[in-house]
Amino acid sequence: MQKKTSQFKSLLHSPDVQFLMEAHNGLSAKIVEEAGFKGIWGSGLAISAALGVRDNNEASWTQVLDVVEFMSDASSIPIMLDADTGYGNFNNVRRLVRKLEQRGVGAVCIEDKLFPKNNSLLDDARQPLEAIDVFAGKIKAAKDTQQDEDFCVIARIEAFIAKWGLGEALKRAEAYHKAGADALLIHSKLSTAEEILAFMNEWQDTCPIVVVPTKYYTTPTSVFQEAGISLVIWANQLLRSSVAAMQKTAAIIHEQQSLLGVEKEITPVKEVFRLQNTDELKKAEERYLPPT
Ligand code: SPV
Ligand code: MG
Repeated sequence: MQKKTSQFKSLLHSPDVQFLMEAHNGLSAKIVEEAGFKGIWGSGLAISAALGVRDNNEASWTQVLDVVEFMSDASSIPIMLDADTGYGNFNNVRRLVRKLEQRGVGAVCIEDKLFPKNNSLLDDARQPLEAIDVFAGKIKAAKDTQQDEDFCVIARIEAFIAKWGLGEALKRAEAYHKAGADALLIHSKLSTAEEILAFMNEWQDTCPIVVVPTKYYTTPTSVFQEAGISLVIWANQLLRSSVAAMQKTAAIIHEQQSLLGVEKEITPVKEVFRLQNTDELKKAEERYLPPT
């Protein structure tokens, strides 16, 4: 099996548009892989929400690292971790990259905002941007630190989110590409792909482009392919579907004071055991424990 870093790099450079699906713990990472996806988006929003905190760096970077380690152990496809701003300056980014490589994470994405960040989809949130040269330094530090040549560093441009416009987005794209980014993530929260397509129209196609169509979800995938986008991230749909399922189950059990109304609707315990790879332990017991 190819290294996760190499798997990710191939995805990024595939001629066809490719996809990452969000996961936020070991179980969801495994579900993403079983669904047939070739890569995982370790979403900061989904990981923090699953931990019961806000997407404002309330979970510490080592707490995120622990979650992503479980995700990595539970899957054999690469994870691209959403590492927000890199949790500090260039030096924090260097340590982060070392730890991600040690834990089998295929790629990291850092965004050009200030720590602690606000989620990009929040209405009316402050979205101050990092100075271009400071952020370019973080990208350079990440690239200089990686030991595995296939480890990818993705620079995320928040110029549209901060309402600084296309000119600023292109200026930042150029600077981050020059600093050594393996790909650029250009984010937008409009309900159409207008900003993204305007960016693609001007971008000289010097490195792969990644997008997150959470808000412009009605855009057909063929539009992304035709625009030359390399990677599309489905950023939070597993977290959101699990929230709806849990709320429904909890309400029914609370209302009916019984399990009768849900048992047939929910995943059998047997399926949970399968996802945990329980059979493997049974076989290992036969091999390593004395016979009973
Ligand atoms: C995430 O999934 O955490 C992201 C994408 O960073 S967004 O929520 O749109 O900022
Ligand atoms: Mg995020």
